[in-house]
Amino acid sequence: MGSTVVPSDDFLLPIVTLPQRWDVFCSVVDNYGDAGVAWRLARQLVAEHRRNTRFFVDALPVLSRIAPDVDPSRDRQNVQGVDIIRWEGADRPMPPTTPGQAVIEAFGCGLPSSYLDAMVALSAPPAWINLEYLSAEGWIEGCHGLKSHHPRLPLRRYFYFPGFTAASGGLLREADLLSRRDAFQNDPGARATFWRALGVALPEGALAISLFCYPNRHLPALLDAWADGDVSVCCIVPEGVAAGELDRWTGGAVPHAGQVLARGRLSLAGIPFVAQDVYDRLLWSCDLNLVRGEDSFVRSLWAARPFVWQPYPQADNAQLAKLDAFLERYASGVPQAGPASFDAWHRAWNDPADGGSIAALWAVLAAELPALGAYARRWTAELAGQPDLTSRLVRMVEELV
Ligand code: TRH
Repeated sequence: MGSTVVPSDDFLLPIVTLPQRWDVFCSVVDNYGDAGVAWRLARQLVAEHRRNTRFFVDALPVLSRIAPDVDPSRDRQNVQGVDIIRWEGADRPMPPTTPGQAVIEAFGCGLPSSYLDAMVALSAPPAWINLEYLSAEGWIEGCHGLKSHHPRLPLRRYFYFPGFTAASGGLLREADLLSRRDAFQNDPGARATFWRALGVALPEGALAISLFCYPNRHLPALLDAWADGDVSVCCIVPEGVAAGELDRWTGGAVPHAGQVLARGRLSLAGIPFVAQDVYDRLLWSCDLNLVRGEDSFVRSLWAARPFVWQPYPQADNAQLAKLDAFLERYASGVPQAGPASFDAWHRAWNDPADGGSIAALWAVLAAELPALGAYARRWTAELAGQPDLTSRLVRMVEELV
């Protein structure tokens, strides 16, 4: 990360402008999404915006699963230009440090009191942003960019809501993501090489389906439908995903990485839990992606392939409102109506009760995959017309500091 030397008016003394420093804080609640989103943001700040970025994260073993270059035993390390620092969370002491000009608190993780005091001590307070969870709900537009005053300290915190519209905070998308995707998807050899590298031998003519879901009561019925169906299916499962259901369905024979379990028209292919960038290529390669949470969901949108989303389950099934909001948004936005199976499938897959309709719906969805793919390409192309999240965030910070 070099500094920029700007010639002064008299050309005698160079004025050195140091690159702006950003601090990104992340506390992992569970799973991979918190670290996944914050790490993606930190990488993009360095690679595309030349921000000097420190990434404070409290769960290095989680980060290292999606970013294998990260050594979970080290307290501090530089990976892909990001200065990664282990921290213990907001309520634990932290060594003294001078805060950056921008402070990103991912998902309201909180900041240590000593760090807040150091923010107050700066001559100009940093731009302090709380990066919220993604939602397609309309109310987020009214809250995006709002500020709140700290109850005790002379600090303001701004709320940043990722979303699908111009009035929201947008979605994470690297500048070269779609060109890399297109190059990969237009190169038949690349897909074959990718499957070989993953150790997956796709049966001739089989649909490739990636599986990443939360515990889901409908999964056994779906596996039955695939095994008994007319279409041959190869379901690719990263290690550890849906372990409980798969264990019961296979009678304790869940395929590990490199193993295959065949039943009827279904082969279940185990793969390792791969790095984030490899996971992108998996999504680009499949005919259908079952995704979840936040980051894999967004990546499946950018893959422009048919997908089925399972939002993060919340108390009182609050995730269903999020699902409805997204389905409504997905149905609008491009002139041609999307295939009818899309909504029905999402509702069945996310039904908190035993619906029993998954098997019947699978036949409809399978027949509509080409139409779903065409719709996904149009919808994603439209979405890609908006600036990405990191660029919007950088612009917001520029206005604040
Ligand atoms: O892991 P998640 O369930 O994370 C969730 C959500 O973020 C949810 O909104 C949040 O409230 C909760 O965490 C705490 O699902 P998500 O968001 O899709 O994140 C998964 C990450 O893991 C994503 O960055 C992709 C990555 N991944 C890999 O790198 N390799 C893999 O093999 C797989 C399956 C995923």
